[in-house]
Amino acid sequence: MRQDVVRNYEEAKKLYQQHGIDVDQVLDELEQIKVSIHCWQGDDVKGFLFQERELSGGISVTGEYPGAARTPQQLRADLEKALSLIPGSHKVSLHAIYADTEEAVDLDQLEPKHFQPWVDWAKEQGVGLDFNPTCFSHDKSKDGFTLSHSDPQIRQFWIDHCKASRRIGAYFGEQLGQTCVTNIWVPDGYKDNPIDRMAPRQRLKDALDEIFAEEINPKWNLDAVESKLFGIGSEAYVVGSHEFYMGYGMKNNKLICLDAGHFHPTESIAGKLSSLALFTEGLLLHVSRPMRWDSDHVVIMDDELIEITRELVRHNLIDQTHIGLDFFDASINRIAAWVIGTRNTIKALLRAKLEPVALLKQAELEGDYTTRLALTEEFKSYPFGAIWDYYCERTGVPVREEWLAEVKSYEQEVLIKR
Ligand code: RNT
Ligand code: ZN
Repeated sequence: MRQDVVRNYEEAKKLYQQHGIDVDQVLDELEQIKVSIHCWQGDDVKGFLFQERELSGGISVTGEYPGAARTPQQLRADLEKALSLIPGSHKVSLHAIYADTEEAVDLDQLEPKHFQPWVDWAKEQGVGLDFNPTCFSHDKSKDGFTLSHSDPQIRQFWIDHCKASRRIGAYFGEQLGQTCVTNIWVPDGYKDNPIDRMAPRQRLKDALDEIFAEEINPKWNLDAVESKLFGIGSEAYVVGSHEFYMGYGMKNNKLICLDAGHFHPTESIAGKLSSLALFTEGLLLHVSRPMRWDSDHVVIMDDELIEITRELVRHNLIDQTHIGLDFFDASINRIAAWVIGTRNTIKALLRAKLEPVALLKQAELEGDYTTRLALTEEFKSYPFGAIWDYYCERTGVPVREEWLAEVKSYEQEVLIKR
């Protein structure tokens, strides 16, 4: 262990201890938290299943940074690099289009075997897997509708794809001995004001009922449903709105997925967690960073991230919350994007855990809002960085920005040669 890092840690620890914060225990708990790292940052949401890989569904990746992964092998190598620079043990979230197979297979015919190399790799790396049906970037989603499509045949195709996805999720869970979360997001919606907002929602509800009719052991697979406010081309109306999925999830015991970019620009998902926690068994988060719209920028240590992690820590919601990431930026090194976003998410969790929560709750209860404000503000400049450095050191990953040199040399040796 590096002496400077340890020394700073010991000093910082004393300050936190004065407020009854057991820093060593905080770090032990932090190490238990898994973040689900989205594979799609590594190749700009293209996947490997189809040749024609135009991204659709009202989401968009911009940037031309060299080095995007073009094969499953490259993507796994890049993920390994990123994982080696992130403290703790985590999960990787796959989309259906990331199937690793020689077979020409369509989405409705996918089987666990088409993901076997991913499962073998996950075992070897000691990571868990999560899953997502890909209800976009496909001929049958061209007019913007999938599970709520008015054509029963097209609807059935997407229903079958989602059914297949749950089975793949269950296979991941069973093989890896840890629950897979399979998250359904569909882009369905209208560009302009619809006359009938109800019928597509009724169809989406019925489709979901059919998808979830098959009993799957919740030990291996949990289902999540993700809402959205609008997308490109679905500005006026999205079938799977927040109210829709909040209702559906609560009634049918599904995880409700909150994506930070899927609400009005000034609306924060942090404030929603305490309400949803009272009425659900669990949540899935898509930690993202919307800028003016659902732009999926790399997650930074901003107020929104701090507030989300504070809510998770203050109300003990970590165990029932699946923390997933969802951003895609092709204008910077993609491995750096993963490392920055994931390290920030973990660092924010650490910061939240280093606050004197009991003390602050007590002050609030007693009406001492002066202490509440004073302490919250002072804690913002407490030396959490020294604790974070020590955590990186003790988990064997680079301290501070030292990881960047590794990413840069990987870029020179591997990425720019692609
Ligand atoms: C789209 C949703 C969805 C996707 C990924 C690729 O707005 O956020 O989660 O970003 O599934
Ligand atoms: Zn999302």
